Order: sequence, then C-alpha cells, then structure tokens
Amino acid sequence: PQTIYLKDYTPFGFTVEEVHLTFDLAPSATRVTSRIKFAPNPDATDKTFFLHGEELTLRWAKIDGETVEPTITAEGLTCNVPNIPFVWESEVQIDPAGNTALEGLYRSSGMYCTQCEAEGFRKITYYPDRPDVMSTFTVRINGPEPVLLSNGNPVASGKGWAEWHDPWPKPAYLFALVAGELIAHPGKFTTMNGRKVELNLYVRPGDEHKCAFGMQALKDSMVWDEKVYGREYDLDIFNIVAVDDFNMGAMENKGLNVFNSSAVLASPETSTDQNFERIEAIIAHEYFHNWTGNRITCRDWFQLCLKEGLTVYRDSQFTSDMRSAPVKRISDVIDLRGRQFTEDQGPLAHPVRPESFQEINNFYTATVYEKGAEVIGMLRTLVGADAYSKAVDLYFDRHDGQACTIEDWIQVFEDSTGRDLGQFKRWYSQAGTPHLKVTESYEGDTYTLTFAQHTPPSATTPDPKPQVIPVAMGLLAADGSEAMGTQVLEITKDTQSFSFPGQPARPVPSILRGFSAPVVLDHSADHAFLLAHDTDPFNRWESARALAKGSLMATIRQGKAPDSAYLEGLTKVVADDSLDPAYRALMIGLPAQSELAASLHAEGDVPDPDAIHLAVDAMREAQAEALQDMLHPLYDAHQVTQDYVPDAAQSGKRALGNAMLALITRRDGGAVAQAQYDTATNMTQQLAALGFLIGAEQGDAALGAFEAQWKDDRLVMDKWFGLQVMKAKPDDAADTATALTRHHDFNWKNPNRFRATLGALAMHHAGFHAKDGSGYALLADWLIKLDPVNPQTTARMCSAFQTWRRYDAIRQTLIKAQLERIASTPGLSRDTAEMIGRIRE
Ligand code: B3K
Ligand code: ZN
Repeated sequence: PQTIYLKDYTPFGFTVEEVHLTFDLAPSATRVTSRIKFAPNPDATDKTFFLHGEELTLRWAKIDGETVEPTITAEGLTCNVPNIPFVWESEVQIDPAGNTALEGLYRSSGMYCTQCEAEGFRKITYYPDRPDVMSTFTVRINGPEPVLLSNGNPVASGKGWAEWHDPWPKPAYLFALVAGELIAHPGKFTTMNGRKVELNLYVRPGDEHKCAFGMQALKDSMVWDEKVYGREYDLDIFNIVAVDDFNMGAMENKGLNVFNSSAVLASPETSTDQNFERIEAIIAHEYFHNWTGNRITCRDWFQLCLKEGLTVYRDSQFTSDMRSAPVKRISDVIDLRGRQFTEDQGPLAHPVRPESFQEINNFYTATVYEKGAEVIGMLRTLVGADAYSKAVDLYFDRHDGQACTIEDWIQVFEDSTGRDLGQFKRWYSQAGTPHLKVTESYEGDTYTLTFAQHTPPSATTPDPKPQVIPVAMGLLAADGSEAMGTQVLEITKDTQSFSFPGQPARPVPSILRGFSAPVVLDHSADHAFLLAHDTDPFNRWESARALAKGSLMATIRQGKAPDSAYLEGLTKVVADDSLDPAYRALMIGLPAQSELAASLHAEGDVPDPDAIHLAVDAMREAQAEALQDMLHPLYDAHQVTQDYVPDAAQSGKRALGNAMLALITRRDGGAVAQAQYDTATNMTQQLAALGFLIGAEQGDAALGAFEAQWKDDRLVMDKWFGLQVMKAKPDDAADTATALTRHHDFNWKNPNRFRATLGALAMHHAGFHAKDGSGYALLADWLIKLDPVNPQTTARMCSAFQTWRRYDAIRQTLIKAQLERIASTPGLSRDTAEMIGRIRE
C-alpha cells in the first residue's frame, strides 16, 4: 500500500465552481448523476484530470455534452480535458444495500444515510475527493421515502422528490444525504442577528420520546457559540438524524449532522447521566464544527487537528460552562492519560499533525483530538484569554471560506500577539509525552524550582527537542494558606530554574495546576498536604490520585498494605459537605489497571495483570473499611427525591451515592443494591445497581430481569452486553464474551453491539490479558471476521494490542501469534493492515 506524505502536497489542477447531483434511490441500484463545472486552477502546476472513484459502475461520462471514455482504475479515473472551463457529467450506479463498511451511501435499519469523511464521497460518484476542493452543491433526490434530506436549504419538493441547495462552498467530505421513514422532532432558534432557523431531530418511529434532550443541547450550543466565540449559524435549517449503524459518534455534515443513535437519543429511563453529558458534548462538538471545520476547513488530511483539536477544545469549554469546570477537567485528564498517553508510549505514537499515513481513517486518534485540544489550551494559557479571543477572531476573519493549515492557525496568533511561536509549533510536529522533573531548593528567603524536561524518543520522533511548556503553579504556606497565587511559568529549555524571593518559610509548591500541559510530572511532592489544602481543585484531586497510585504500586511490588495517609486524606475529602458531590465521587476513583501496568513498565518492571487486579481489589476493600461509617449516611443523603434531571447537580449526587453503593455492596452482599435496582426509575440508578449485583448471588436474576425489560431497546441492550464483560472475573472475561457473541441479539455487523461486547473485553485489563491467551485469541477471531465487512471499526479496535511489549515473554508470544495471524489473513483491508503493521514494528 501507498504511503502519503505531508511534504508532497500539491493543489488540484482544477477548481470546482458548481456541483449538481441527482440521486435515483434504489436499495441495491442507486443511480447518481453529476454535473460539475470545472476550471483550470491558475495556482496549480500539475494539470492531470484525476477524479477519485471507488466501487462505482460508470454508465456514461460527458465533457461539455460530448461522450468521453475515461481511463478507469480501482482508485478513480483520468480523462483528457480542455484547457478552459468545462462541464463534466456522469452517471454511476452504486449498491447502498451491499455497503457494510458504513462509508459512502449505505442502508441502516431501512433508511439511507451517508458518511463521507474522510474519503467516502468517492464511493458515491467520481469527484476530486480532497478537502481543499470546495464548491456549492445542489442536490435532487428522487425516491419513495417520505423524508429526503441533504445539505443546505430546502429548495423545493414534491411527492417522491426533494431538492436542496447549499450556498456555502464545502469539500465533498461534508456532503450528506438521508432518506427514510423518519419522524421529525422540531425546534426553533433565532440567531443573534435575527435569522430564524428551523431545527429538526429526525429519528425512526418509536424513538420520538428520546429527542427532547438533544434538541435542548443543540439550542444551548447555538447560544454558547454566539456568546463566547461570536459565531452565528448560517443556514435556514439545521437537521440532525439518528442512525443505528455508524462507525463513530457523529458527523458534522453541513446543515445535516448524522449521529450514531447512541450519541443523540436519550431518555431518563434508558440513558445514564454519563450518556446525557456525552450527548450534550457531541451535539455541541458537531455544531461547533460549523465554523471550525466547515466554514474554515483543512487543506489536506494532515491538518486534521486544525478542526478537531480546536473543536474538542471548544466543546470542553462549553461543558465546563454548562456543568462543573473542575469535574470536566479531571475527567478529560483521566481520558487523556488513558488513551493519548498510551498512544504516545507505544508503536502508534505520532505527532498531533502526522507527516505520513496509509489510511487516514487510522488517524482519528486521541493524539489528534485530545492532545490537539491540549495544545490549543496551552496556547490560550500562554497568550491569555483576551489575546486568544482576538487571535481566533482574526482566524475567522482572515480564513473564512478557506481550506487551511496549522501554519495559518499559528500565524494569526503570531500576528495578533507579536509573539514568536516557532518553538511552540513543536507540539504539532513531535510525538511523545514530555517528562518534567522538578527539584526544589530553599536558601535565605528564596525558594527555587528547577525543571528538567525530557521527551522519550519514538518511531516518528527519534530526536525530540525541548518544548514550550506552560506550568501553572502556586505556593502554599505551612498552614495551607496561599503564599503565592497561581502564576504561569514558561519552560522552553532542557533545564530551567525559577526563583521566588521573599518567602519567610519554606513553601509547599503546587505544580501544573489545572493540568496546564500534557506532560508527565516527576516530583516528589507532599501529596498528603496538597490533598488537604491545595486551593486548585485539579491538583487536589491529583494528589489523591498520586497517593493512591503510589500505594497501589507498593502493593503490587512489595505486597504492602494500602497507605493509611491516603485513606485518611480521602476520608476527610469525602466527608467534606462543602465540596461538590461529583468531585468527591471522582476522588474515590482509582487509576485504571492499564495505567498501573504502564507505570510499572516505565519504571522497568514487567506488569502482572493478575497482581494489578488483586491490588486494586484490596484497595477498594480498604476504602470500604476506611469510609465505613459514612457509607450509609452519605448514600442516604445523596438520594435525589425530585424529578429526574440530567444536570450537574443531580448527576453529581447520583455519582456520589453510587460510589457509596459500590463500597456498601462489598459489605452487605447486595441488599441495598437490590433495593436500588428494584425501585430505580432512571437508568443511572438501575444500571449502577445491576453492575454491583453482578458477581453477587442476585446477579443472574437481575441480568435476566434487565434483559426481559429492555430486550427491544437496542441502546439499552448494548449496555447489557457490555456490562457483563466489564464485570466478569478476569478468568471468565473471554468466556463471558464468547457466550454473548452466541446470544441471538448479538448483531456483530452493528458497530455499537460489536464494540459493546468485544471492545469491553479489550478494556478489561486482567481479562483481556488472561494468561492462557483466551482474550487475545477471541478478539483476533472477531477482528478477522469483521475486517472484510467493516475495515474502519476493525482497524480501530486493533489498538487493543498496542501495549503488547509491556508484558512478559509468554504474553508477548501469545499476542505476537495473534498479530501474525491477523496480518497473514488474505485480503486484509488497508486500514487493518496499516494498524497491525505499525503495532508489530
Ligand atoms: N469528523 C467526524 C469524524 C469522522 C471520522 C472519519 N473516520 C466526527 C467529529 O470529529 O466530529
Ligand atoms: Zn470533530
């Protein structure tokens, strides 16, 4: 397979002035007619007329009305064309019903829908399918379906047809079409300049009662983007459609967002508080793309972080404003460490802006998205909130309607602040997580901090250079008061010292407040003191995390009992009613078992998944014992008696209540959990109770009752499949997953169900890494089976194997055998081949 390089970018030889498409829908034989106005591109040197096209049957093609016979390959076509503007017309036939890859035009539960990002439009018609080719689109859909949708504004419609026009030039990856028997949940919005916008959330009949929350989230997003970024919506209509078969969360197609039904449908009875929060964030994310992604798009796919990093950053700001900022920050850092640090530590490490790829779909990663967002956050910390807003305004003014690069983005910050951001740009070009080692000294009344940075080399960045690291920090006095409020230190060198004179006594530093940079901090801080006193909520939580982790590592390595300083500090925080219940619930959380494995490996030990599992279990037991007097009182005090609302206040209470219930269940054998299960009126309470009951005596009965109650709800049944694997004992995880794959409702071609079952196995650290290799073999079996049907979902799940070099020789041999078995499968997709190739390196 071919490797594509950033350095090879050249513009397309032609510009596109207008695109007209006509769809004659039929499940297995849809006809797509195109009429496209091309003109020679004065900025291009290569004038080859190449149009992408895959899995298309060309019926005819014309240039300026004359039939032509293009040269066709598996990737597209070439044709001789005039040196002046011309009209290209063609008709192709495609097979939506046979499209199981869920890319291009496909069928899901009887409806038609599309997914074009990154390179799916080429499966719809012949076209220059690259993001720097932008055009207006006019689309006519002919079909018997009652609802026929595309991008932009509706032009006209009649029985069996509808026409849409999108006046905003866009790349083909933002094209969308939906047709089906759908019900609209309508809404209205008036923009800040008085534009009246019709809103619709389209769902399949039966899902009408799951629309209200998504619609409200959309309105909240629209208001927020006007208020905070000054961005107004730009069409007369905004449609969202829920589909059951979808490879990821959602897609920001212009004016017609398509959502995985799991990322938009919600009701209190069927969705957890976490589901509601995620749905709100994804709706915001896709809506915010209208400006950061659609109005200003990417020149090429290497610039993916330009839209994704910025849009993730924007949606995190939104969630922080709607809910609790510290809780959101802590959750994001847990996620970053779990997914992005893992990438950086292994064979899949790549820069936020990669420089080469074989299959771009393999680069929709935590590094591009989440580290990409961290980079924006650091930029904002460095220049300040006001300068950030001015720079972003300049970005919108200067680049509206363009396909841009990271250089354009950095330039608006340089131009508007006068700063040289040359070194900062390394965050985009270097892979790897910097380690920051901190040492302290105190002489006379001067306190000094010295920072040494070091980034471990990786395949794509063998020789990392020092980065610009903004370190937010403060100093605390011995009594816990602030000796110095938060300041931002800018570290730019390998080693750098900062002095703080005028300190009458030795202060306690609180470093990397708010997790101001995505680095690993190496500092023997006074975590117990900071847990008790830090004024920065993030670092206070971080101290609890560090104590828990240190204690767990000592249990794993030396069999030590859980650290009493940690348990005492934790008890005080959990008992502190002045703190947000959601925050207290986070405090009780422990580092993921995979994170402990990573730390052991980083420190030169070979992680033993069973020992890690046992240590975590012992720590949970120690928590139950330390907190035992408050478990029942806090559980009772955090029961919500009002009607269910998925807001931060209520969900925080439920989070703390359920954290107590988890520990109570260790003691009472499940009596309280069973009572909660029996009386639950919302999914948050029901599912939490079910999870605690699994493994207890009542577990099987509860699972049976849950299945009987929810067998007709696909999204709830995904939870049922997933939870059983997650809660299985390590030795039973693979068997549990195997049994579930034989269940009559295991529809493996549905990505949600596949992920719920086999993704859950990959996430079960001790279960996936079971010594007999059963977890590895089962996942490999299913990846081999899914690959020819759905390469994208297969390739994504291969990342479960990325950490294989951490483990002992026996496990490495077992994993390697599975990697080789996958790699040698005949006809393996480009997606999966690239992933396995990189992981085996
Ligand atoms: N832009 C899409 C992701 C497309 C993934 C293609 N494999 C969703 C998002 O980030 O908003
Ligand atoms: Zn996005």
